Amino acid sequence: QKNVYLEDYKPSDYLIPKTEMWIDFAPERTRITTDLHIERRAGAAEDAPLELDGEHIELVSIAIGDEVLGAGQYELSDKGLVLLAPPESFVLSTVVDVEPEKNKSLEGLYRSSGNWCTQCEAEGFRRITYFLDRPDVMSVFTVKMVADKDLAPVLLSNGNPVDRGEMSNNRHFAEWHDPHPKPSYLFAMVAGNLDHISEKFTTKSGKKVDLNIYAEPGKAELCTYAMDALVRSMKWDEDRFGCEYDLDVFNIVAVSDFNAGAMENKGLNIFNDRFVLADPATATDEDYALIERIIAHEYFHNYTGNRVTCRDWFQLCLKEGLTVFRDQEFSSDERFRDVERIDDVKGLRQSQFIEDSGPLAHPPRPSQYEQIDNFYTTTVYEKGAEVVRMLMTLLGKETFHKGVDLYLDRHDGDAATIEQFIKCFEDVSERDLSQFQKWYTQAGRPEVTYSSTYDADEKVLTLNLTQNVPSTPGDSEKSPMVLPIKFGLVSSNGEDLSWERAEGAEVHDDLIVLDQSEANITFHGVSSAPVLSLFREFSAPVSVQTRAPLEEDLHRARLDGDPFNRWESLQSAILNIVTPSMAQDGPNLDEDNLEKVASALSQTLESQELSPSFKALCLKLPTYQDFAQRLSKNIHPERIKQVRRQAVQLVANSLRGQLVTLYSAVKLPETYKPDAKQSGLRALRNQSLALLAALEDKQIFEMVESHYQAAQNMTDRQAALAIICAYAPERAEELLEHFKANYAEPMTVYDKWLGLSASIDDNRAIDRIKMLMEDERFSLETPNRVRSLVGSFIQGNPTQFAREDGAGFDLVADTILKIDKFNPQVAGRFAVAFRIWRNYESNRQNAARKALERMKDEESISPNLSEMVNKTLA
Ligand code: BAL
Ligand code: ZN
Repeated sequence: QKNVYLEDYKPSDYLIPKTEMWIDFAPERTRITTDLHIERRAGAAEDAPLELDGEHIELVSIAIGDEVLGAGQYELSDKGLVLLAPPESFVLSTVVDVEPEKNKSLEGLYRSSGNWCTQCEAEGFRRITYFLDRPDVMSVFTVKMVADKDLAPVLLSNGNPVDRGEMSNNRHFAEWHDPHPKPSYLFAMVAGNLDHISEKFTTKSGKKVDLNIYAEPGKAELCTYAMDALVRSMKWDEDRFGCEYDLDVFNIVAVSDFNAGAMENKGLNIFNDRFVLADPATATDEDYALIERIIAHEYFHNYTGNRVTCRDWFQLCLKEGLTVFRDQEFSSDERFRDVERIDDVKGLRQSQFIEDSGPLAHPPRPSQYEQIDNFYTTTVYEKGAEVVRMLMTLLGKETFHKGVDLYLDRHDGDAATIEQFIKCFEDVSERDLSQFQKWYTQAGRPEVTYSSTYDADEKVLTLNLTQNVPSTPGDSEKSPMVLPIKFGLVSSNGEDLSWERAEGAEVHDDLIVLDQSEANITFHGVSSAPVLSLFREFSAPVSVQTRAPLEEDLHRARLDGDPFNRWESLQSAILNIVTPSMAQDGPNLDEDNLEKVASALSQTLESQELSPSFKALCLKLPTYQDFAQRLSKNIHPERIKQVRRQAVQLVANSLRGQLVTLYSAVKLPETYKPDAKQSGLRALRNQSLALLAALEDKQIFEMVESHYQAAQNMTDRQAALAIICAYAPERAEELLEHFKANYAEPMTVYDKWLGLSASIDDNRAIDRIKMLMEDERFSLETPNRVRSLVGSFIQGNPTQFAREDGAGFDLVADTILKIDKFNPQVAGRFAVAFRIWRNYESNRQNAARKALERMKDEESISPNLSEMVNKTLA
């Protein structure tokens, strides 16, 4: 497979300002007739060939104007169609047939539960018709859809509806026109039998917009929360970013077979139904929060992605990083900012940090790839969002917003680059951001150390800071990054100490900017010895290598004015104490020090000022993955699990009385609401129970089972069942049967049942998963099923996934190979499970290597999977 390089970018020789399409949907084949209005780009060679992309489509006819072309007048391959020396300006008409029923790749046009739908990002449009399928070729689309009235009463495409009517033979048509030129990856169609709910939104300039959310028949009522989130997103984007919706209608369609979470097609977002459908009986508080996030994310793309798109796929994080940042800010404004920030950082650490430290490390803007589908990564998305957040921290919120305004204005209707984005912030701030831009181009996570001394006579604090960016595959030459470090000097009573002047680096207000490998900063006029609070709000995505003394962590945990660092200090205190005991021949668990952390945790729980959601987060002690990351090498999963459990038990024992009281004292209103306040109360109650369950005490298990039986909503029910699966596997099967029989009729709940079943760590785990794959409702062809079963196994059952006998690795590799035959995108994404293989001890490394090599040697491996496996093994 050929690599694609950023440095090879050149604009296309031809443009397609206008595209007209006629789609005739029929059960076996769909016929697509396309008129492309093509023009040679000014400056392109007169004899430049026109190379249109086209895959998995069958050409029926082709004509230029009225002239039908014969076989010798164009070149056809399985990659596309070439016209050797076309005219300067002409209309190219093609007729192609596609077979959506047979399309299990879920790219291009396919059928999901009998409904036709499309997925074009990144390169799916070429499976629909011949086109210049690249993001910098933008066209105004008019689409006329024709279908049987009973099979497809609903016909949707991008833009505004302009016409619809009846035809002979029980057929009907709908015509859509999108006035905004767009790249082909934003094209979408849906044809099918769907129910919907509607709402109206009036934009800030008084324009009325029709909002509709469509779902499979009988499921429309489950879309009301998504609609509420959409309306709030539209209002928020006007208030915070000045972005006003620009079409007459905004449609969302929920489908049950979808490779990713959702897709931001212009005016017609298509969603994985898992991120739309919700009611209290089927969705948890976390599901609601995710729905809100993803609805907002896709809507926000209307400006950051659609109005201003990417010049090429290397610039993917231009739209994704910025849009994730925007959805994070939306949730922070709608919910509790401190809790959202902690959750986002936890997510970043559990996925992006692992990526950054392993064989698949890459910068947010990579400079080469084989398959762009493999680059929809957590580095592009979540690290990309961190980079945008650092821009805001560095420049200040007001200047940052001026920069975004300038970007959206200057590049409206353009396909832009990272350089152009950064230039907007340079222009509004008059600050040179060339070094900052390395965040986009340099892979790896800076490792930071710090130390300080305080001179009580001179009232001077000296702070030494260093940074080092570790090597990543293929790149050992790293230079220092610009690190915005939010900080405070915490006094003995918890107030932030002031200082008169600082020397040795750029320091202002609560910000240090470290842009060298090392800085020695002196703060003058510091009245007493402080405890340092660095990287408040997690102001830069770095790893702090310096291990703080326990007393300092506990001081911050009790008194730091920054909630993030209060939480962070509790976590790192536990990690510092427990991790050494997980190493082979490590010391016994330091129980005395753990008791001290438990006491700080107890004070946190007693606090009148901290929110229940924050307290619930503090009760979630570091996870298996947190410890595995800390250890980083020679990992024995059972040992991590066993020592972790011992530590959790100790903390639970120390807090037992308090947790029991807390569990009974939390009172919730009768009527369920998925808002942040109620969710926080439920989280605190469920987390108290989860921690108590670590005691493995009969009385507590009875409490958990009663909690399950009494649950009035899915949040509590699932929480109780998850506790049973984790701590009482012998009871789990019976309760899972009960759950399946009573609640798992909707697929979204069936998926929860699969996930919980996959998380049980006992010697039947592998057989259980194999058996579940035979369940009549399970199908490898539906990504949500596979993610729920196999994804939960990889993530939620790390000891069984990484069994010493290799059975867990084999199970996952076998599943990936099966999926690769029909859905390479999903197969490639599942292969990331193996990116940590070198972190295990040698027996497991060998077992994982064998599984990887087996995939590599598979005869008909797809380019997607091949790229992932080769890079993982390299
Ligand atoms: N653009 C692919 C889906 C998303 O990130 O919104
Ligand atoms: Zn996105």
